[in-house]
Amino acid sequence: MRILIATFVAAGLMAFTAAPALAADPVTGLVKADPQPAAESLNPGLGVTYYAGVFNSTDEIPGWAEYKKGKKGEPILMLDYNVGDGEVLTSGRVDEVAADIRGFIRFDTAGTYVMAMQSNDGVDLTIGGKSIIKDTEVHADRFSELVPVEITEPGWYPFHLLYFEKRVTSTVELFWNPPGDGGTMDFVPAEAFAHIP
Ligand SMILES: [Ca+2]
Repeated sequence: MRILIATFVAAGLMAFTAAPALAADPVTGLVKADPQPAAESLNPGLGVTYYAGVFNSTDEIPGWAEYKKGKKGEPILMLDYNVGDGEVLTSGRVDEVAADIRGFIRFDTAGTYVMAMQSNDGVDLTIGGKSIIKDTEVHADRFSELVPVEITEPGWYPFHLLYFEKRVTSTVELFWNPPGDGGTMDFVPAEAFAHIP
């Protein structure tokens, strides 16, 4: 795992200000979508619903969504947003917004995918019914641990990311290193995401 971290830094993707990220325990038991979504039903990117408001934790989003009507946004094609004080994802807002992001992520091969996020503010990522990355509260840009995710069956898996931006800068980045792909962490590419509108 040290090699992975070194390559990550060399690629200019990470700017550690504290101790380097540690490897988390492997996540196993992800359940793929059943049935698998039909290709003709899938659109590019992830679906998103936005909630305008002041949030302090992703844990507040589900309760908020129960009694506030959200606003559908344009699909999020990739999670590669590092926008300073600019627009938060596709929300049309620069602050005080939460996002409920849903769709599918495709793992093409069985094996261990290493995943990581950089976030600002909170994120709570679930894939195939398993918690992958949680950094739920207000924070400046920071990286998650490097999380090994064990995939036993290739295919589309349900993807659910809760996110909010309170104020000033916002960042939502999702990286992976697929099995057998050398030591580099790259953004999860657009072709690995889809949603049913
Ligand atoms: Ca912020």
